[in-house]
Amino acid sequence: MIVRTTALLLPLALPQAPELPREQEDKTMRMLIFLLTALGTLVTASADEYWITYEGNDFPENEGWTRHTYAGGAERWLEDGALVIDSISVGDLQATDTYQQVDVRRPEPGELFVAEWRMRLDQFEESYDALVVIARPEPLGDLTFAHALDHLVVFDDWDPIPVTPGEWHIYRFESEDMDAYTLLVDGAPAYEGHFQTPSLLDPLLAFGNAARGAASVSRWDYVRFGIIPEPSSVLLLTVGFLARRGRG
Ligand SMILES: [Ca+2]
Repeated sequence: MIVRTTALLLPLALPQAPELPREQEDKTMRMLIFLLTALGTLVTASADEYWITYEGNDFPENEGWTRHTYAGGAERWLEDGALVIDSISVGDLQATDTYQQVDVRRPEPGELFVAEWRMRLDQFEESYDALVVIARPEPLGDLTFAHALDHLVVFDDWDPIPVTPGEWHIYRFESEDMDAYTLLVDGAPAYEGHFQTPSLLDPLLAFGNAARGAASVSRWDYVRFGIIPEPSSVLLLTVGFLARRGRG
């Protein structure tokens, strides 16, 4: 996070400014360093406080996620840095195998709640099985992204969002207020919606093969979520600073 934000700021915030008198230049540089430091601290505090990742290097329950299974769970293994969840091989459509975190919070103004997962669905039986569920804090609301081979749907819309089957895709959920949200697929906005209410779910983010009566083979390269500064607010701060600097 820190690296990314700083990388965004530096090219904008460090233009050549040789015409400033020496003393003023020093003052400007001190201000700039102060601003970058302050911003860096802010970003660090926010991001470090709340940025949860699963990278597929170990089973999720060994990395702070809670595993829930039904009917014995799925067969699963780690392969090329990804978790493979195979609920087809167990031969019981009732079997489920999911992983969850409960630390889902609301972003403050100027922040963005982001959840991103890179996954590939290899097989699919009966109905939607590979899911990502996000449930927000009070007022309770939830939403479910459900993957099929060539599309995904959002419960309870059912309007298919197409994807190329058999390939890895990056799904990214973004919300400023935990009400309206945008879903991006491979970086392109693909769907806009709102959390479903009422909900019986307490705050959580869960992924895995979750449906009883359906089965699938899903691969999860990573699942990451948390709160980040809105790119636009970081940009505005920088532009504002440069404008003041230009006038000074
Ligand atoms: Ca991975």
